[in-house]
This record gives sequence, structure tokens and C-alpha cells, in this order.
Amino acid sequence: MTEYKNILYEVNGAGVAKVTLNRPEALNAFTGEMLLEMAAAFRQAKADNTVRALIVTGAGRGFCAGQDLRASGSNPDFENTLKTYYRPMITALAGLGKPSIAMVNGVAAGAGMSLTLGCDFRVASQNAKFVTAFSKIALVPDCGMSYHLPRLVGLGRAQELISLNRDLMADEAYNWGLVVKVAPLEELEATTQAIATQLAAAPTLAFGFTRQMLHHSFALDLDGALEQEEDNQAIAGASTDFFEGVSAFMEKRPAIFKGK
Ligand code: LHQ
Repeated sequence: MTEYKNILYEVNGAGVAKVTLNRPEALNAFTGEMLLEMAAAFRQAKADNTVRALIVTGAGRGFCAGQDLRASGSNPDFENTLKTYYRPMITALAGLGKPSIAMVNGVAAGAGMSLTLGCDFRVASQNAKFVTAFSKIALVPDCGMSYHLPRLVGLGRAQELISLNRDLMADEAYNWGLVVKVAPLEELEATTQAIATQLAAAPTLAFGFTRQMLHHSFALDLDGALEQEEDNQAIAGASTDFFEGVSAFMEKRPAIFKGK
């Protein structure tokens, strides 16, 4: 296990890295040091070829309460805070090139909710809830929420959640498609690990390109999307995993993908 001060980082034998926010006494609220450690952990997972999927979760009863309001001070420079501490975490997660899952074990509020949205998938415990939190303290959404939330749930629902700041419980989040699975708290880890293990055995290279393509698609017209498909299919079609996938199909056996 790599040593960080505010988070735990471990990799299991199935190629799944797990990053645990580890300030349970403050509902894992973010400090600058913690955010820089998160960015470093995401870069570490990207650089490690044995890692093919990543789980992010929180220690204790919550996932993350967002910015540590006690550490913010009375005259904070939020622009600098966001640029220096939050942006590196979110861009490192977006550039991971491997599937990421937020294992939401309790409340995810403010930038803590934003972090779950920056992951590719969310798996939640039955008691988990999402709270945008920003409007309650007269702030605008940050840490990528203004980008990810309308893309994931649509403009109307994003506007409602951000403006009214109501709790979005796990079951409703599932019905909205924001969460892929809801499990009893005691089964959350096993449920999430099963999905992560499946993703870690998938063709990682194609996954990375697919993620990028889907995100870019919102800014493209049809011609642009077709061009993006052609460019990336040329790369995917030259990968070791493509040849393995076709061979496995012909030989009527399960494919063993190497992620390249
Ligand atoms: C906390 C926090 C917290 C410190 C609970 N800080 N202690 C980044 C920087 C630049 C610009 C601004 O934006 C950002 C990003 C952001 O994330 S801004 C949004 C910041 N987060 C919030 O406003 C959420 C504040 N917290 C809450 O609304 C509630 O605590 C939630 C809904 C998270 C949980 O409610 P409960 O389950 O009822 O727990 P609680 O309220 O009793 O909290 C438990 C403890 O955790 C409590 O401490 P205490 O000593 O009384 O037991 C809270 O004070 C502490 N805590 N959030 N963000």
C-alpha cells in the first residue's frame, strides 16, 4: 500500500486500485493537501500498467462532505483554491484512461458529489445520498459539477438539484441513471469490486477512447462524431485486444484482454 497522509491507496491482484478518502472525523471533507494527494493517486493509477480499473470511496459513514469549511478561513481565495487544488484532481481523473467507479458509502456533498460525477460509474449503498450543497452557502457549483451533472441527468434535473439543494437518495439516483447499482451497505464493497473486476478484465485501451469520444460528442456535429469514430477505430482495430477478441470469437472461447 502506498503511503499518503489523507487517503489510502491500494491495488489488488485483479488489477483494481482503490482510493479511500480518509478523514472520517470530518466526513472526509477536502483539504488542499488531500486534494493534491488524490491527484497524485490518480496519476499513480494511470502510470501503473497492472491497474485496469479504479474505485474511489470514503472511510467511515460518509463519502465526502466537499470542501472542509473549517479549513477555508474567513477571506478565502476560491479562484486560486480551485485552480491549485481541485482542478488537478478532476483533470487527473478525467485523463485516467481506465474505468473509474465511485463507491458511494454515505453522503456525497458539494465537491464530494462532484467527484462522484467525475467517475465513469457510481455504485451506492441504500443509505447514500447526493447533496449539491453549493446554493445553501451562496456558491456556484464547482469541481466539474456544472459540466458533469447536466450531461448525466439533463438540464432540468441539474437545475433543480443545484437550485433547491434537496437530497437525492440512492434509489432515485438509480432511477435517474446516475447510479448503476444500489446495494445494502454491508454488500456495497463486494458489489462494487465485482463490477470493477469485470471492468479490469475488459479492453482498457478501447474503454479509454470510448470515454473520451462520448464526452467530446456533446461538442460535435454528426460529421465530427463520425470522424472521431473513424480515427479511434483505426487505433482500436490495430490493438492486441482486438485480435484477441476476434480469435476468441472464432475459437468459441472467452477473450483474455490485456488492456492494450
Ligand atoms: C464538516 C463539513 C464540511 C467541515 C460536515 N467541512 N466539516 C471548494 C473550494 C472553493 C470554493 C468553494 O467550493 C468548494 C467546493 C465545495 O465543496 S463547497 C461545499 C462545501 N460543503 C458543504 O457545504 C456541505 C456542508 N455539510 C453539510 O451540509 C452536512 O454536514 C452533510 C449534508 C454533508 C451531512 O449532514 P449530516 O449527515 O447531518 O452530518 P452533520 O452535518 O452532523 O456533520 C457531521 C460532522 O461533520 C459535523 O461536525 P461535528 O463536530 O458537529 O460532529 C460537521 O460540522 C462536519 N462537517 N461537512 N464541509
